[in-house]
Amino acid sequence: MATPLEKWVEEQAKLCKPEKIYWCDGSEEEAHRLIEVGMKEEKIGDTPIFQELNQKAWPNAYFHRSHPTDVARTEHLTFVCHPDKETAGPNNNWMHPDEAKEKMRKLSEGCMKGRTMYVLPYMMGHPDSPYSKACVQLTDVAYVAVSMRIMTRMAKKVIEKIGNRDDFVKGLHSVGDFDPNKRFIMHFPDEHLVWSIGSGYGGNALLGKKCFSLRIASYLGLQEGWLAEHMVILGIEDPKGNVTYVTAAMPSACGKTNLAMLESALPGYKVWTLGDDIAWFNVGPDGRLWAINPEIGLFGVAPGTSTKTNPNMLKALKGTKFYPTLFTNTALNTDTNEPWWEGLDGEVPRNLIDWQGKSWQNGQDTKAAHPNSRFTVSIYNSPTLSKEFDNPKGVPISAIILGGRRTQLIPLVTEAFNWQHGVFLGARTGSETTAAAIHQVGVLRRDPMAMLPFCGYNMGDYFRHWLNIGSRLKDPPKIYSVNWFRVDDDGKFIWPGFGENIRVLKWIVDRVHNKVDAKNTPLGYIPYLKDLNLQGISISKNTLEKLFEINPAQWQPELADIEKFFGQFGNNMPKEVWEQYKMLKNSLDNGTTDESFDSLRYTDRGGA
Ligand code: GTP
Ligand code: SPV
Ligand code: MN
Repeated sequence: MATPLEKWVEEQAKLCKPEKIYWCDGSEEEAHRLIEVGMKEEKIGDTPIFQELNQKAWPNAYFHRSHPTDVARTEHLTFVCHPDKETAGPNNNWMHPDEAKEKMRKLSEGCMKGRTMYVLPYMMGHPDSPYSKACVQLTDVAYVAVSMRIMTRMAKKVIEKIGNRDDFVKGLHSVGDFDPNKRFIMHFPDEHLVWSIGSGYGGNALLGKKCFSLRIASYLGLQEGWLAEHMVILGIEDPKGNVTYVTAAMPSACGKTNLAMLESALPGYKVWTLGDDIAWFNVGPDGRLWAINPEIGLFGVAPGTSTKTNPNMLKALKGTKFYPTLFTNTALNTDTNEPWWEGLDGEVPRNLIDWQGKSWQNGQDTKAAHPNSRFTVSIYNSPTLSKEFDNPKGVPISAIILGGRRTQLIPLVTEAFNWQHGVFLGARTGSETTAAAIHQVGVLRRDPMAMLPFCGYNMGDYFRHWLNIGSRLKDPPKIYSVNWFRVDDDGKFIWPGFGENIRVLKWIVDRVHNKVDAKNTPLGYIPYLKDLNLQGISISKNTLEKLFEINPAQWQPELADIEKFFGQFGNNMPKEVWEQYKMLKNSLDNGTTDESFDSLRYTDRGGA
């Protein structure tokens, strides 16, 4: 008798008509074979999907060049197919499940002809965690099969775990013919099914990641009383050896990976990595919020990564613990056969080809590496991996940081007055768009909790769910807003960022442990100057003022935009969030006189 899994695979094969079906076991030996297949047989156009890189400089590393139209997530082609539109909410593209399936069936008919269908059994989460999920993805590219091995716990054992059950998480993926007009990423939350065609790019194709672990898992979390979030998890060790665990949400390409692997600029402090993109939270029996990372890999932005900004990532990329490491759409140094990207250490190599394989000259007005070029590397390669990483219980969280990319307006750090205020602070967060998705870059949009593209249901209900979780917590984490990206009149970042962000983390840890007071402002609490350790960096009084400036006049368009955004959710929007909005508006309005504005100036704040 065939198992439900076997039957499901057979049905999909009938539709997609692959030449053969290959069941992956997730072993290293198999990964070597798939890399071989990708270097010799599998091609995009005429180019093999994998190219071996200089193994001396970059052990176990391979290069992949995507189809030129397939370089980032495509939010406009991503749908969440609940039976009714209201459950999906104004934050999602919606299609009725019947219509979506019909469309996908037509597009998938024979889509794997002449290709191999890889069957990938994998776990999201540690197999011993009650929160982990058994999943199976079908795909027709070795690049996706190998990437899934790096990003998830892929193993034959998962098939036994699924056994005769039918409730495993299902993913059907084909690159089709890469035609952007036939590209769709469809989610069927009620069936735990993701169906994706036309793209081989990370978030569109590695279906355990954004599709399942955020869009579908967030909806499961709503039903079952937990949270799936676009957050890093890290431990901050102080000079006495105490570790405080925090999480941080930041929109795509806004600094999560860099924060998770931060090399501390403050002596005695150390950051331990538990996750760089996704966190699943549950309320523990102790009334605390606990977090696990369902992934085991890092799918990170290459440009900007260097020994100055993120030395730990470079060590991970050159590490040998886990096979293999992939580079996608970077430039290539043709003299040394090494990957290259803007921001990497050293001189710009003389002989480079760009991410599309064309010769590239320094000073040219296009980028050599695609701005969303990425690496895929195992978290086990990371020199900062936390010893708690494989603890199925996860870690207890003391602070939640909610960030965005804002060149203006938003202070370096603010602490929410309480959980409800923190939910509002997350809900009102805006961020300037990045190259992680296909859209105009640098446009301000609301991106609550960095979940706008990933919340698999109505965001009004999502805010309500956050409030409900808070009311179940005996000891809720403190909530913070951060912004590393404020710029001066010349467009230069005024905060040094990266390893220096530890100064902000230290203040957060000090606040969590009630070691320091803070200044009350309309936005929340901000640090007294004396409590922000700025030793070893030169930062002018003027810059500091700018980093914490709260200008009520500048806040008027922001308030209007927040009000408009919240308004979309109608009756689904919790009144508690509106109340917080009104409180902020009132306190900013009352702060418009010169005198009270002056009291908001950073350096005028006594406290010393
Ligand atoms: P996703 O993988 O898309 O979810 O992105 P992410 O949030 O993990 O972003 P990541 O850490 O990869 O950073 C994206 C870009 O922001 C890179 O080019 C970094 O160099 C840059 N960046 C990260 N942290 C900082 C910072 O503190 N200051 C400045 N100025 N740039 C930063
Ligand atoms: C993001 O865009 O937030 C990423 C990359 O982390 S992807 O997996 O493609 O979503
Ligand atoms: Mn992400």
